[in-house]
Amino acid sequence: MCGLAPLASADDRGPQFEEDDDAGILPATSKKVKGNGPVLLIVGSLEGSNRGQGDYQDMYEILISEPGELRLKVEQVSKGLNAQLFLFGANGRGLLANDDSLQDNVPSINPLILNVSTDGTDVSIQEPGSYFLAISGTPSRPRSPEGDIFLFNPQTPFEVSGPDGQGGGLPITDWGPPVGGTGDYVISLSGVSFLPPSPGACCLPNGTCVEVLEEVCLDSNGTFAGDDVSCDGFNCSTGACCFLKEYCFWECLELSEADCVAEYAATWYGPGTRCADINCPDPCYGACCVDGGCVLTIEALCIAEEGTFHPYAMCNDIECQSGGDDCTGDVNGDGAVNVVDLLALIQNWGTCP
Ligand SMILES: [Ca+2]
Ligand SMILES: [Ca+2]
Ligand SMILES: [Ca+2]
Repeated sequence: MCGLAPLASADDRGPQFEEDDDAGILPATSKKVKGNGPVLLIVGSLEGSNRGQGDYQDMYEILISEPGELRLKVEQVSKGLNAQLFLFGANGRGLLANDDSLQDNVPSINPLILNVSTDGTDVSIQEPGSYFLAISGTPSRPRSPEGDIFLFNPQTPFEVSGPDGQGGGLPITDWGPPVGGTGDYVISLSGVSFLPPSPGACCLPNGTCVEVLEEVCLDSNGTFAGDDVSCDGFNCSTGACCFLKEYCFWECLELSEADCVAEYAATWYGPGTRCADINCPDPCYGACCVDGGCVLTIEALCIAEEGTFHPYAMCNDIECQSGGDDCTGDVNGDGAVNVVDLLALIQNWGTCP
């Protein structure tokens, strides 16, 4: 998080959840706040259009463990973000929302939600369980097919609203307008715990699938497919495969190990691994001395042809030796005998293992 001053005291930070990759905007794509024990902070950001498809609302699934203690408060935002908080039930229906608040009788643009509405809608959170918490910058607010879920009365700017908008009877399906303010945020929470982790499909190194907790899977050197993913229909026989498709161009496909190794310069990352989690090698090219000539290529191809590779060098920059290695004293094989060869010799001085 850049742009935010540290909180008043490190002791106040407690167990915190970080957004990492972007949280979605609806219950189905929300980020599950999983872990152990109470969750005291959620740290994330609304990055606007920086992530390609737009990041103007973040939704989290949380476990309200002590409804009577519920307190959801935006503690910090980066300059220019006028945040709003929205709480939804497990069914996606709106419960509580706040834009601006009174904190110690001082007006603040940062929202604060306790477990009751203050606009006469008589909503109160009584049941422990799974809920959805969303944050957006003004003016973007949640909608259902029938319209806005919450109605904010301009006469009561600090209201904690119940779902009194035209669309308040239906679950959230959309945000209107789709775009709002952006920036980093820190939300503090009371009465909220992490959702407990649940088992999911785990591909073991031998290619079998077992449904276990993520930490059990990782302890077994497995690849975890995600909480609640079933082994039924999950394919552990394929995995991410990086191979050289054409000159300086790597491709990742999910293939069986046999299909992978049949490709050129391929690396197979193991059962159940996914291309989304893999970075294929840097398509670095350089001069390759092979059979006394020079070609511009990548290291894997050069080595495959038993050539000598010079990363990032152009053929004009180097001189390849005809017949390969008949240059006595050229320790590093760059086609010249010079101080670099001497340094290599000194560095390796002594008894060979
Ligand atoms: Ca985000
Ligand atoms: Ca606000
Ligand atoms: Ca209202």
